[in-house]
Amino acid sequence: MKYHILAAILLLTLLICDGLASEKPRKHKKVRRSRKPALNIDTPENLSNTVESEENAPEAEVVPPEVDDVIDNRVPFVDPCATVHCGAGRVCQMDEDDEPMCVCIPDCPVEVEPRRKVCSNHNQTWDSDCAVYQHRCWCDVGDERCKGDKFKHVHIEYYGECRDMPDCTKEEMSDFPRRMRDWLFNIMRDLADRQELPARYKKLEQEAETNHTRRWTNAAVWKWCDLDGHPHDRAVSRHELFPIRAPLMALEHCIAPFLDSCDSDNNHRISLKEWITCLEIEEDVLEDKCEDIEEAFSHNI
Ligand SMILES: [Ca+2]
Ligand SMILES: [Ca+2]
Repeated sequence: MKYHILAAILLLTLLICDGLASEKPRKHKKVRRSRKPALNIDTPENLSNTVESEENAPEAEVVPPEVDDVIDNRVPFVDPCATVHCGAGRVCQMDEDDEPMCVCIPDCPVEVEPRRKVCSNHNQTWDSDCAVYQHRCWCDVGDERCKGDKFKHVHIEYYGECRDMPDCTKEEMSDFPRRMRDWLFNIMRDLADRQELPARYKKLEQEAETNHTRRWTNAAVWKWCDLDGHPHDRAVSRHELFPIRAPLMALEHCIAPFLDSCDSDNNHRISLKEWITCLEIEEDVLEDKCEDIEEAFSHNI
């Protein structure tokens, strides 16, 4: 009987141990299954836990407040040349008294590409526009490298090497204002299509699209206002004409005589009236048109 009881106790002990042993892995499996999805779900609770754990992390204390103080106490370096605008061919440098001053550009980049070459008003090919402006600066300041007084006013006539330009015939010249008007309108339209037309000119462009009698006038007004930039004085100087003159010269040999003819009173400035007349647009006085455009635009902002 005793043996039976002992055998029963032993069997029971074995069963209990076995049962516990087999239950352990199940508990682990349960834990793994229940934790895994929680890692992928950013519940507000999990997020707040993350923030809290990051706030408590030692990394947060790596940057002590003293470091910020050191940065704040440093004298900030402001480049005095940052606000100085030097003309073409000049760069800003500090003089002996640590004052910013414009000097002739010391070195122009060495250009090997023919398309970087420019043709000057003396019909001479230069390596780059930089070289032209640098030389003009030398003559302006009396540098010994200046090759003569005539270079005091040297400027770029057109891009590319100098070439023989065919003469603009009478017939070509008489047709040129029409072609120029057409070109101006198409440029304005292209800029509008590409969302590159400044907002203050959009109304002009839209009116030109819908009202054909305004097409040429509005395109002409837009370009004239656009060219009258520096100085903004209701007149387009020779310098301000550069953005249309130089790039077009290689393509349109009549552009130079055409633009020269626009300055009818020969004061080296093209007024809006002269511009409109030159483009053969019949329109009354438009002298303050640019101001009106800018004023209307600023009121609509
Ligand atoms: Ca001007
Ligand atoms: Ca004039």
